[in-house]
Amino acid sequence: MIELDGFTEPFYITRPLLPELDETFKMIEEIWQSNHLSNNGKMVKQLESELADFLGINYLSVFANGTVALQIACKALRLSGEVITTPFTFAATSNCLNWNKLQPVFCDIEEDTFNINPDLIESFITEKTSAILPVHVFGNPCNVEIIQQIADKYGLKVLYDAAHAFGVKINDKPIAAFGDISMFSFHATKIFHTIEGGALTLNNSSLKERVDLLKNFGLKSDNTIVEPGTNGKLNEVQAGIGILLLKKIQEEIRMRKAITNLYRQLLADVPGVKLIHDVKGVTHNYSYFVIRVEQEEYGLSRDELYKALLEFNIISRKYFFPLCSDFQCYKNLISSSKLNLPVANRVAESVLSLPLHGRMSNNDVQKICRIIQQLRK
Ligand code: T4K
Repeated sequence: MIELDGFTEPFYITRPLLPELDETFKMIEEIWQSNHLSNNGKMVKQLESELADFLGINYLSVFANGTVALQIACKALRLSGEVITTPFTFAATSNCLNWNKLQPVFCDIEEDTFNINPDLIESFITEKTSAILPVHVFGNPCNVEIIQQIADKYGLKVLYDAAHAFGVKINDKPIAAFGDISMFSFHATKIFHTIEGGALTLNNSSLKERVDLLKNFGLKSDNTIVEPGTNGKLNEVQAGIGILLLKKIQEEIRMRKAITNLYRQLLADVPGVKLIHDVKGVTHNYSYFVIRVEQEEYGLSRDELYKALLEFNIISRKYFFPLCSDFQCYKNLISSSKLNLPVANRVAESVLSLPLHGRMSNNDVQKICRIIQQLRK
């Protein structure tokens, strides 16, 4: 019988990092005085420059959201035919392919990182394959070296969905340095955000010119459209929010790391709760805290634990269930077969993301962990 109290208000998986209100008003005042609200203004230029420094890359372009950034990246790289990707991700990853009339080919994932299994990629390459679209899921880096070797061998582009990987490094090398393009999401639920927003990091100046053109309707000058672009621009106020939040990001990561370590300590001995650990050589950003629920040992399935936590007002999330390969629009693809994706199916049935953000207290973590301990059957 459980005697623990839950939370009196819903305790959400995340809470956005917020700039101080007085600084925000000052920033908005500056924009009001300039009368320049959008179209590559001062704030957007400043944010692009500061983000390029922070992410350790020469070329970067900000966007209205991560999804439109991914769609434009596919077009900028002139992808065609089939793209090998992972089913264990948010809908935006495979949907950006569909919007570009590209066919996703789903490759299974690794049991420990949840990322695309590089050893399986080659078996999916056909004469129609133009690219690999891996995701650094929950900010854990993919095996970037093997992926690049395969891409080089077959002349494929590599577009990383780095939506979760803001600030992550591999042996001190920024994650944005790998592949042709990486996409970062700046949605309010992300560790760094501009309310809605995103960025592409690019490995050369001509690619930067091309994505900038495509995000501004394809306008080369006032009256010349050189190709059919779209509108993917970030506005000045949101860019200003980004500039203010960039000053707070290291502190947010530090606080999330402390919370993650406390979770790990308190859940370490709960049978059937499997933790994901830091990887040697990786600078993590602690954007998500994910466990795997092993029903036989824990006594409850992931879905049962998810529901039980709701009774205590703890709003966890089943990131990422269902798999993209199970969506109505993709489930008839040959690569979507469960036989092709045994690990992804197992992982999607057992993962649960628990609340993690910098405003959580140690007491909050202790309460959540005690409830998880006591719910075990
Ligand atoms: N690739 C990957 C791998 C991605 O994960 C994503 C986005 C993308 C691409 C596309 O990037 P964007 O186009 O979004 O930039 C959320 C986000 O909307 C989405 O950005 C994110 N991935 C995905 C994993 O999660 P939901 O439906 O889970 O969000 P929602 O509204 O349920 O929010 C979760 C919790 O956060 C709420 O219960 C409360 C809290 N919250 C949320 C918002 C929006 C707040 O406290 N304040 C807020 O303003 O999709």
